[in-house]
Amino acid sequence: MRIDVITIFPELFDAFVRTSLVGRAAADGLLEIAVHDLRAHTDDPHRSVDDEPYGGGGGMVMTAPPWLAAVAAVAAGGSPWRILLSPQGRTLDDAKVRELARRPHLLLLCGRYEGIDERVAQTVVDEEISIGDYVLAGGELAAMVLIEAVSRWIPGVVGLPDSVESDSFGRGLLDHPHYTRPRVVAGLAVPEVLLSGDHRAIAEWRRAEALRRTRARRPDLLAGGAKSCKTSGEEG
Ligand code: 4GX
Repeated sequence: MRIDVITIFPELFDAFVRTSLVGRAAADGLLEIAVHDLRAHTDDPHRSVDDEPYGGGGGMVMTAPPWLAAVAAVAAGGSPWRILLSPQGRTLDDAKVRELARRPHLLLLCGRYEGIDERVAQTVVDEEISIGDYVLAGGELAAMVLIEAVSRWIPGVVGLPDSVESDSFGRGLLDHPHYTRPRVVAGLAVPEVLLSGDHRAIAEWRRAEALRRTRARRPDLLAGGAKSCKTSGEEG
């Protein structure tokens, strides 16, 4: 898979693309990430990328020409699926992440300021995506969230294929609790069943815990009857 990114802050991606899961995927040749500086596609001496909004009001708007030039240059070598990160987009979820992971080539547009001249979205964007209902200073962190989530679905990136499917949302439920050594922490012992060696009992316990937590914390994830299961306050 190839992912291109256009931003005015390419350096924000430096550590990210070299570290952990994404860094290893790149090193293993499973994922190729290229980050491009929007300002390389300006033609004025000040390399400006923003201007005052038509109609007035506060803040600045990113101008269209650098974006059109940058997208054309980056897309020249292929036909990437072009995504604009913005609060106006459809909210990213597990289904969308899996869908994007099946595409061979993504191009992520990271805007700043009040936004980008609307004609960019109208002409060189295939899809607008939001990572949630809050406002960031720029699309860069949203792009990194998308890249990390998508990377986990590229075959070979996560060591054990099973663990991707069985992770939270792989089964449409929140994850069960996890424990490791030592056996007692702050007076709290590891649940006995996990020490039993009874793999069937362990699997059943984990499934029950996942269901219990989903019902308590995210009843919206459970199909039908979720509302009637809703509890107030503490999980039971
Ligand atoms: N999920 N932001 C983008 C500037 C902007 C606005 C409109 C293009 C169009 C965000 C989010 C997010 C803040 C990133 C505004 N660029 N992005 N930025 N939530 O809040 O993705």
